[in-house]
Amino acid sequence: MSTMRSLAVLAGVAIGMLWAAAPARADDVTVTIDNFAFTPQTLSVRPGTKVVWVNHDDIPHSVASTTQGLRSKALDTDDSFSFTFTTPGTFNYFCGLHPHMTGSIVVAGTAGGAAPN
Ligand SMILES: [Cu+2]
Repeated sequence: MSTMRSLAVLAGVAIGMLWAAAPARADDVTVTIDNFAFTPQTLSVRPGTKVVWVNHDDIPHSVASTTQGLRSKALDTDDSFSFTFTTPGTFNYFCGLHPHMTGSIVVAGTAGGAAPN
C-alpha cells in the first residue's frame, strides 16, 4: 500500500513540475476584430504583454501601424496576429484594409506590477 501511495505522490509532483514548466501565457491579452471594429478599441497593458488580435469577422482584416513590427498580413476569419509590447507609450493602429478601423494599445506601468487604469 505504501508503494502505491509513494507512486501517487511522485505522479503528483511530476504533474506539478510539468505545470510549472509550461510557459505562462496568462498575461496574454486578446483584441477581437468583429463587425469592422477592434474590441476593446483602447487597451491598457503592462510592458512585456503579448497582445493577440483575432479576427472573428467573416471578411479579412489586418493590423497596421507606423510602429515597427506591428503589422500583420491580412487575417482571414479566425486568423490571429500577436505582438509583444515592451516599451511604454501609446501605440495607435488601424486596419490596413479598412483604415477607418482604429485602435490603440496603451503600455504603462512596470512589468509584473499592477495593471494601470
Ligand atoms: Cu478591416
